[in-house]
Amino acid sequence: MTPDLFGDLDAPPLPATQPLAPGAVLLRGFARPDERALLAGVDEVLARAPLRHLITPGGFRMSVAMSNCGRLGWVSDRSGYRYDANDPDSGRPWPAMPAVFLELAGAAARRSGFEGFAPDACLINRYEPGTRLSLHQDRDEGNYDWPIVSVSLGLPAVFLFGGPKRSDKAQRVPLAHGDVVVWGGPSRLHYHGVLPVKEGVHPSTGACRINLTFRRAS
Ligand code: MD3
Ligand code: FE
Repeated sequence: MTPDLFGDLDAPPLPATQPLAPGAVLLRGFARPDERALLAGVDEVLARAPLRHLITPGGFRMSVAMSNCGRLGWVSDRSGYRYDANDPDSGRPWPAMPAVFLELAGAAARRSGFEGFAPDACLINRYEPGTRLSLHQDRDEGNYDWPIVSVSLGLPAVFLFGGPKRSDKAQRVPLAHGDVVVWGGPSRLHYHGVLPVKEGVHPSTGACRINLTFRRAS
């Protein structure tokens, strides 16, 4: 057998890319090669900007615990939702985005047809078992031409992906450790949410799911 003819079969396959809807691409396992560096980056960021439960404008405590890195961070309080350059808990700028975050987000966007994606905000969401995120749109960003890139780490979850109206029927998309989704084009403003995360323990994160969302906020 000629190694030159068949050697490529030994190379790891590229992750499957799966279109979910116009503009939405699921890259199964795309973040797995970087999982250790990503989780080290998460630890670094959280050491300087700890997770917290934000209060919604309506006065409810969010069950998802959140923090941010990058030039801007997403925050919520009684006065509304916004992006802010400073962490309201410390008054200091959010930690810089680790290089591996930027590289992964750029590579995923490129693979999905968005060349030149340079996120200025990364929201870190931590779900413990039972935590959910109710149906919402992401519309606090300045420009909807750029996609949002999401990276799932740790425990699996069922993601709800709806349409442009809250009442549109939502498809259920199971998301596992290392999955990356690029949400752009017509799907950018679709309603979405996360069903309550089931009890479990993941070898990389323990009893939680971590989601990173990369955004161009300004
Ligand atoms: C589809 N986070 O932080 S990521 C959020 O798993 C958020 O933590 C979820 O929704 C999570 O705002 C889902 C997937 C996602 C993010 C943004 C989207 C899907 C999206 C924007 C438009 C359409
Ligand atoms: Fe969202």
